[in-house]
Amino acid sequence: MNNIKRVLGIAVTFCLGLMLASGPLCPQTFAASKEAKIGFALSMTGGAAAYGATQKKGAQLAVDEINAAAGMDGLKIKAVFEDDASVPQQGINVFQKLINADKVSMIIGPTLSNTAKVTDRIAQKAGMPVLGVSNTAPGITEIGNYIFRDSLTEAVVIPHTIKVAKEKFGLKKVAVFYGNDDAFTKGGYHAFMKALKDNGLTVVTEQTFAKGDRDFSPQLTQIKSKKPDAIIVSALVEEASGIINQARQLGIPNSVPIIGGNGFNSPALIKNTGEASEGVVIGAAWNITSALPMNKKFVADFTAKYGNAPDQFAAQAYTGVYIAYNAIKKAGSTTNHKAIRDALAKTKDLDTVLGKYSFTSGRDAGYTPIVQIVKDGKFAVLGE
Ligand code: 1QQ
Repeated sequence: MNNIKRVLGIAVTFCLGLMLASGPLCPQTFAASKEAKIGFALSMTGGAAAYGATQKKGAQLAVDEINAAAGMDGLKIKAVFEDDASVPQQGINVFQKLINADKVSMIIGPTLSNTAKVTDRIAQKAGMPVLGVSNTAPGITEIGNYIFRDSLTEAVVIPHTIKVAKEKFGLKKVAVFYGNDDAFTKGGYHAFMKALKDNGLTVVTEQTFAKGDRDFSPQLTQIKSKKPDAIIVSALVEEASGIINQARQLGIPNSVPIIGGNGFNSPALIKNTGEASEGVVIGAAWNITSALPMNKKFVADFTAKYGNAPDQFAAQAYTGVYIAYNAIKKAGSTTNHKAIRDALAKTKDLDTVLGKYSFTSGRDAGYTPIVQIVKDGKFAVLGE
């Protein structure tokens, strides 16, 4: 009996030593804690709720799949969902709760770049890994080495969007309309301006709006008078919907494409605008028709579970959970945030619904963008 105890004691000591030295090598690592708490800061209310609702569904599907596959002995996920209410201050409250009270393994979110700009600084200071699944503005991952994202930046997506749109529609002169009080809409504006210049397009007018605006007719009247070949819009879904509807009401026809960035990637845009959004062009990170077998299964399972098809935000959130789980497992610890950070950085060729997934050296997403067009009330592929 004593011998058995001694052997067990040596094994545990050896195991603890290995955990400290190189966690992943120790098979007993998760014996004490077989549950990784992942905190989610998502916009369930406020202006970005259309994105947050579908992100939560995508994340929940991944959590359910992982927990079912883990069986009795495998590492499971305990999801802690919080609402950041689409505003930075609530994002701060949520991050503080997840870091200090819930003591999560890592955080997924927040939904908006405008919130991430402040919350991610708190996480970086606390040494808490963060994986953004929808932040596309510049300057997010630059906050520090604990900040990652699986969402393609506007800086990557927009040049491709403008190039494809110019070819398809023979664009020469365009109008630009953007929100000048949000990190994402401002970042998108700068990315569009650079891409327009690089593609030799003329900007006939620049117009701005602010978050919460409802009447866009003064700016759209200006735009209409300049007879642009297309209207470039950097907006979140609420304002984008108003702009599209009012542009058509003012007599700007669907043959003048409205071209948007990631803010347009929600089915809520099509629901809010109906016919008015036919022909709208959108730069994106994912399209539902992707033929990857994993994607087909995801689309089918999501639709079966929720009764509606997933969108890009659901796909990126679903992928984010798998990236996080893979890293926590590789780290061999649910509490060693440095080890989880290091494992995240090493994510390599992970099979996901977005394709084979690796982070860039700057902890950003590294896969290929696509360009979509709204056709018969759906996001179709305009160009790869
Ligand atoms: C951002 C975005 C939004 C449009 C989606 C949540 O991309 O804030 O960065």
